[in-house]
Amino acid sequence: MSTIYEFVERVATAQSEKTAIEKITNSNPTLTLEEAYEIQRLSIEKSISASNAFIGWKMGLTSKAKQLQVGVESTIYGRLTNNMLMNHNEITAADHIHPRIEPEVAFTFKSAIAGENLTAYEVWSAVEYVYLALEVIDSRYENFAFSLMDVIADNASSTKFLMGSQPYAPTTTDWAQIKVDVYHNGERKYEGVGAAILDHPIHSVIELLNLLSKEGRGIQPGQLVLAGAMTDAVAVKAGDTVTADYGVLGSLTINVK
Ligand code: 0L1
Ligand code: MG
Repeated sequence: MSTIYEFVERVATAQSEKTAIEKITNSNPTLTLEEAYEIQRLSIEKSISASNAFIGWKMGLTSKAKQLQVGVESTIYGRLTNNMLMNHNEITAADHIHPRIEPEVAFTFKSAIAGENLTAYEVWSAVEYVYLALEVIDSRYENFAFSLMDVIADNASSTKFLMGSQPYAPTTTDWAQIKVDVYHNGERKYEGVGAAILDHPIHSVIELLNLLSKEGRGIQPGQLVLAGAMTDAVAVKAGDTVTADYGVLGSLTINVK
């Protein structure tokens, strides 16, 4: 049976070289949740020691639509590093395995917050801004197929994300009520609302803090959190364009070359 360190090597190499691998639970079907998060942590440590910086967290599988799409019924978290944050709205298909794009919102934090079962009121007091965001996910597993432990170890399929230019003050908008229409090559493919993310995107941060508090961790000032998708993810290839139209709040587009 492979050791945790062999899995870290396998996952980290697949992430950096953009190659598809067999599910790691094929060689260790008894992998635990704690071991899966440890593989995630250590593989991201390798990326950080290769000159990237840790900038925050993502929540994954926060909607029923997403859970049904991938057949995993549990919310999970992943780690975000600065090389994942896009500085222009283009990705290259050849730099990915089988990329998918999904509409999200992101929170930035002005103060530290940690703890279990916090209220929305307590979490909002630490939030600085809310941004529109598009996440590009790219599972390192063959055929985008995995179990809960596999996807946790693979950093919740994170690869890139784009944030809108406009920060929104948290209190100006009811983030559960926001609507999004997702266009794939000009055709409307999905529609969603903020409430698709655990009834309200702030609940996703509460859930993240519940998960982190089991490990004695929390959110630090200056970090950000991608809250989760409002619709299914759109599978893309070279030449495609995905636009998420959030109505009066604005829109975000990613071009795939
Ligand atoms: O961001 C997400 O919800 C993705 C979590 C992992 C599952 C997937 O790759 O679709
Ligand atoms: Mg996502």
